[in-house]
Amino acid sequence: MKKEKIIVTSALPYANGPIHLGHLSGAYLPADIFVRYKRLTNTDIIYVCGSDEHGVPITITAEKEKVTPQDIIDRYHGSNKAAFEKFGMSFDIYSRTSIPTHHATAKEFFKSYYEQGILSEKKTMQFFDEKAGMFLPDRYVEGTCPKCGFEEARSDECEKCGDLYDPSELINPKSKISGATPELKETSHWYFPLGKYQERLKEFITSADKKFNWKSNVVQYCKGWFNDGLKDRAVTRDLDWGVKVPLESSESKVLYVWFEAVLGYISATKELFKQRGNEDEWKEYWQGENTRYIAFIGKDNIVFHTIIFPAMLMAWNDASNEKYIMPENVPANEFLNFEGKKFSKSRGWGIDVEQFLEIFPPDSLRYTLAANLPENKDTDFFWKEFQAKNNSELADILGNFINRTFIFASKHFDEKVPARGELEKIDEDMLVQLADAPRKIGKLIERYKIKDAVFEMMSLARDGNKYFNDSEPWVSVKTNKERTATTVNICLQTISTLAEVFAPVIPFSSEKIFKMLNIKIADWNDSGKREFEVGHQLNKSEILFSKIEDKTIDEEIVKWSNPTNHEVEVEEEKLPESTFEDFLKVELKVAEIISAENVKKSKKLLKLQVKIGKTERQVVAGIAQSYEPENLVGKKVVMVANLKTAKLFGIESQGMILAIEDENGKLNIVEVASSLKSGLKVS
Ligand code: B3M
Ligand code: ZN
Repeated sequence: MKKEKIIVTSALPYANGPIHLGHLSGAYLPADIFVRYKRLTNTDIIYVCGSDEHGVPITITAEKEKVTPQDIIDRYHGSNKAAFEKFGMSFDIYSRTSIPTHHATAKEFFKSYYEQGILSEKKTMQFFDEKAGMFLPDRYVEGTCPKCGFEEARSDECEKCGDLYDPSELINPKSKISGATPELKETSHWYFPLGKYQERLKEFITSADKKFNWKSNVVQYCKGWFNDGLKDRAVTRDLDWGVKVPLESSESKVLYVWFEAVLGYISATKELFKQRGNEDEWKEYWQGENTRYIAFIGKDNIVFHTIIFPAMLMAWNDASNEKYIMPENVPANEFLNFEGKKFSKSRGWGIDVEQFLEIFPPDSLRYTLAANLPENKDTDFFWKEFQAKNNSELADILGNFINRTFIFASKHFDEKVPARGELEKIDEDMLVQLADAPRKIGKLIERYKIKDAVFEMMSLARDGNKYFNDSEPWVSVKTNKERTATTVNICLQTISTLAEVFAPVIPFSSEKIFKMLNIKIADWNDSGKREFEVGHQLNKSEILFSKIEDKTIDEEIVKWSNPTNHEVEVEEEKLPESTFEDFLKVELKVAEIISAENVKKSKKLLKLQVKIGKTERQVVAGIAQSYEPENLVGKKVVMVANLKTAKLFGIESQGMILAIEDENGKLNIVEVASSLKSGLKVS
């Protein structure tokens, strides 16, 4: 049997925006830790990634910025690649889907399906923009909803009332590209018969799960898809940005971005070996007899990696002797949020990698993210937690242990490794721990329990500190220098073990430690057991982790959590759906506040007199903690005018004033322009 090979991939990020911390935690850092660990176990492994450069996400960004899609992908491919590098991602290649090899690969797959006769052509009606000369994807058309009259409805779905309709029913459709009125035109698309693969896919996932213990969130998700029943999927689009459909009759179409993006893993591997001067070697990883494939992704990409891509590979394999392997595991992570809210590129909430690494070192970020990976549930990045992980774990535990050992070695042993004397129980126990730790940590990483592995790493550093304390070398150095020598010797061996097991997580610091120890990193299986030669010369030590001051972190909190710079993405509240008719039952009117006073014995309530047109009303509003009564007089606000009269603190309230509670709990009444007359209807 040939030596085992492994190919690891991380989702190909769209080259239409920067990589943020959420991306790192989802699909990149866990894969990088896994790969770095595997490399240390002398495994033949390659790690492949790259930019996803086609599809509507790219063209929309280009449209917005009034530049070409090529400009967009060139900009973000370059900056994302650089940001990943700075963060220490150890891809063997960071490729891109715009390269000729990728186009050729994607076309080859499409052709195989076409020639096998498994694709079917179906006719559909779609908006066509005469002025721009193109069919418009759904997100490019806007019009008035035939149900509720909402004027920014999409071509087949209204965001406001939730109605789904036929594009021909949309009133007054407008192209978002040219502003012209698009015409519905018949077009046809090629469909991949996903449904036909359902049974085989089910079997594939069940047996892979059994054998490789898939994460339960992933398996559950797939079950949901199977229960709904897999349907045919269009694999072409009427766009001119993308991989051209390799059929004369469909020349103006491109392949659907997801259909070709997953093939980007294969084309990137081809590109890698072309660069290495061994063009055919990619096959050994994708089609060899003893090769494994692991796909790291975030949870939003599950279906594409567990169902669509495997179905595509099955369909290829059915007709070819060059058979691809299926993913052995797809360890999808949940999401990382930023200070309690979802990262949002479009709303500017959250910090991206490049910005982060301008302020803080990559290992501090890697360690913090790795210790808090969203492996089983969503987790959060909090600035204070980042500071705590850096200061009280990296600096105070790991850094401190290394530092105090080096101080002893240089002060009392002339920067050389001293010989051990007779071992006592405390020493033997420590040596057992050292021999054990790499095996234990490795096992966890193999099972994608990265977070637990990171915990074990830091535990070993804690144990090192405890061993140092309990051995009291500052005492023994005065009475029994041989004891001190034993302690320092074992502490140095602990440091080398720490540098080894921590290497996948904090590679930059690990390298520095090896330099200080004046040794090279060992095979993972030997680490922990490796003894220094007596008299081995050490190098000068340096401070590995500097503490982050409160002032620094407070500045970042203000900077990145300020809604004036970064709009707040409000969690979507899940209320039961209401119809437009329900909405019409609420009568909203402009009201003018003519007087306001505190309600006795209530901290929260104000009694207001308001004018709506010619009538006057009394309203009790819970805004006393946000407004001084005198500042309210004269304000024009929005009020629910047909609310049933209620009594609050014994005072009658004939309506309600609309207000917005901000993230600090302050209420902000909804004010309208003072030129608007009271009594006007709000709708
Ligand atoms: N570009 C989606 C994303 O960036 C998509 C992943 C492709 S993986 C083949 O989330
Ligand atoms: Zn509607």
